[in-house]
Amino acid sequence: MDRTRRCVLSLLDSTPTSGPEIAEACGISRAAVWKHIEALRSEGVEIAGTPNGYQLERLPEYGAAGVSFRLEAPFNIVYREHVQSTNDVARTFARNGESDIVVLADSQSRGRGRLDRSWMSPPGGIYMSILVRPSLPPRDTPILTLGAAVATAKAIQSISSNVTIKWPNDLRIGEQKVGGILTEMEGEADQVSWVILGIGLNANQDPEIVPDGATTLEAASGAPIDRGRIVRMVLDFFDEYLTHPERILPEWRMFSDTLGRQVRITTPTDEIYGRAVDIAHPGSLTVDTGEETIDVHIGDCEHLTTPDGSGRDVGVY
Ligand code: BT5
Repeated sequence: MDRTRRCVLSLLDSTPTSGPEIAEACGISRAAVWKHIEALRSEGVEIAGTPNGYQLERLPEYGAAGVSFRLEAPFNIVYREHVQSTNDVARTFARNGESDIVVLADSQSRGRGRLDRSWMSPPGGIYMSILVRPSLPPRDTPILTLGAAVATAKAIQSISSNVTIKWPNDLRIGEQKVGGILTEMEGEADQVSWVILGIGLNANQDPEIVPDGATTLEAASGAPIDRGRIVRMVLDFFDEYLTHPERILPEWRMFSDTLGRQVRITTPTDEIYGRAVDIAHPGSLTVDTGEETIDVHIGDCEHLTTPDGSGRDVGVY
């Protein structure tokens, strides 16, 4: 959605706003206002034409208009109903030199997790990829993954207070996975060219078709989810972390379900057992093995005990 259309959309309200008012505020002609209103209507925004002006009646639950309405972060939202993978679409934008674009879809046919695992992506979920060009060295990009996880956790908190993050970036409600993040990037030795943060969240899809051990936001809240509102919150929180990355780790610690637990971490070369004691910049887990304290940068984490370390095996998931 381009800037002008976003401007027109932002001026719509539950009370009428006149065409000339919109034209002046957005710096366009009255004929152009009408064109943008028609385009918004074709995107599912219900707008009444009253003698006093245009009045917003209903926003679509999802899509570019549903997310862009009163979005503060400066992202351009691109909506596709069905894609193979939103990360792949975002890569095309990255190769064309674009930035600050969010690709959003209702379903994916080849949704990807980390290490080429697949991400089940039936209609009704949230599938989004944020393309940014931060001024960071590539080794620091994991902090953005944690930032995306915390931004998503904060948005989920408006639905369930039981949201936690399992290192590095599994979003969970109770013991069940509700979302995950796949970060991809390209860059030189000391400067990132682009980063894509792919966020998958189970929202309104049929709970029967999420994997074992997973849940959906709708199942957690007992009511259908307004996906547009959730995405908007994720983007506004994430944008704040882009400018204030120092806020990420303290907030990650507050959502963490991993710290304090006995864990087993499978890295590409090793298996590490120990107690997760902290998270360190840019996102490594500090593990006390009993013999030494090590910072683990990458791997799959399994929780072996409750956070009080009681030793009770709560299962591997
Ligand atoms: C992740 O990987 O958790 C990252 C998932 C990122 C998906 C988003 S959707 C938008 C963007 N476009 C993409 O193509 N990808 C991103 P990982 O930690 O590797 O977890 C993958 C594992 O989670 C799978 O092996 C399954 O066990 C499980 N899984 C698959 N689909 C799931 C779902 N819908 N809900 C919960 N768990 C799922």
